[in-house]
Amino acid sequence: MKTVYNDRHGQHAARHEFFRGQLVPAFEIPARAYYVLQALQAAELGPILPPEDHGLAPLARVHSAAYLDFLSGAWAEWQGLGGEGDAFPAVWPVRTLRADVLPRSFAARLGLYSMDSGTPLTAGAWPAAYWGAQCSLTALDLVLAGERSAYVLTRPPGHHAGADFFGGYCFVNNAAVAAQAALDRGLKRVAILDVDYHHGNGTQACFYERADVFFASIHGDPLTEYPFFLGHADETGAGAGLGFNANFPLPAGASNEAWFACLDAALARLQAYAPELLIVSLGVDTYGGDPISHFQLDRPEFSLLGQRIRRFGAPTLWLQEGGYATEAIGHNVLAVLRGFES
Ligand code: SP5
Ligand code: ZN
Repeated sequence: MKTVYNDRHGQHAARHEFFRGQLVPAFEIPARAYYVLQALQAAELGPILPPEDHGLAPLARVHSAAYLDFLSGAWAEWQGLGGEGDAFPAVWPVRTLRADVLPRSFAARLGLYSMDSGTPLTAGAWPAAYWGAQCSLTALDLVLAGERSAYVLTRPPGHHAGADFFGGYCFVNNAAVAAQAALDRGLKRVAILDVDYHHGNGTQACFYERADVFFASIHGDPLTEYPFFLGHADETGAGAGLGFNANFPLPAGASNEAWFACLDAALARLQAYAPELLIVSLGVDTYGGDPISHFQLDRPEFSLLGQRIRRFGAPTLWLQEGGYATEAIGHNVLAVLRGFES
């Protein structure tokens, strides 16, 4: 399997993140991708390619122009204001407040375009996220040209980012950008399977009212797990998209048997949809040893996940999302991809 590697991800390197009123060591760090790269190279999984630049237009098919404008200039603006360290939002236009008037204040726009204070905006967040999306588009090219599958090794992840906001360590929604690009290249039905521990709220929202992308997600129940405000089982799509969204929330601590029952149910829904392309938002924070998540998957289960996706039978684009047990992430991702290839 070919890997497209975002060799600029290391520019996004937060030292700390904000959590419960304190700065704690960041979880979403460059070492995550270095460990995966090392594991792929040691296993000789296949060629590791750099991204080709497809420009901003495919990102603008998913994200608002105003958001991309803000994000691409945010660090310079923050520096101009004398910002020291990474930028964190602290105020949001929640219910009763207006989000339709663009404030001049940087702090206000930082809040307008974000969903939480746990996602440091660093000097390299924009270039890292931009090139991550380019990796996704490059890998899509490979699959559309006939590769059975391709894997995108990138960070920051993408599935929490919405059309006009960052959050959950995510800035640009790689899965949504790739799905939309596939449609723009002539495909009619694209499926996204999100197996990250956290619900992919950004991806779901992008396609919630559309029938040309089916979004299915298995994740920790938002009643107790991030992102808290989306991901319930009764979210089944709206308008033309009704019936093309399927959520499988599981309680924190759920068994592997319960997780695989959800995977089978999700794959059955996607099978009935008969997509021409399957995009997998591959978070491995479902690992038992993950420091911020509460499922129990381990290497044999990751391998089984790969095998199930293989059996699904569609051209498959794998995108790296979460996974924070840094030293284990390489082995976990490799187990999935090898399971797929076996
Ligand atoms: C892509 C992805 O997996 N995003 C996850 C975002 C999770 N954000 C909430 C993080 C909460 C961190 N909790 C720290 C607990 C320390 N004991
Ligand atoms: Zn996650």
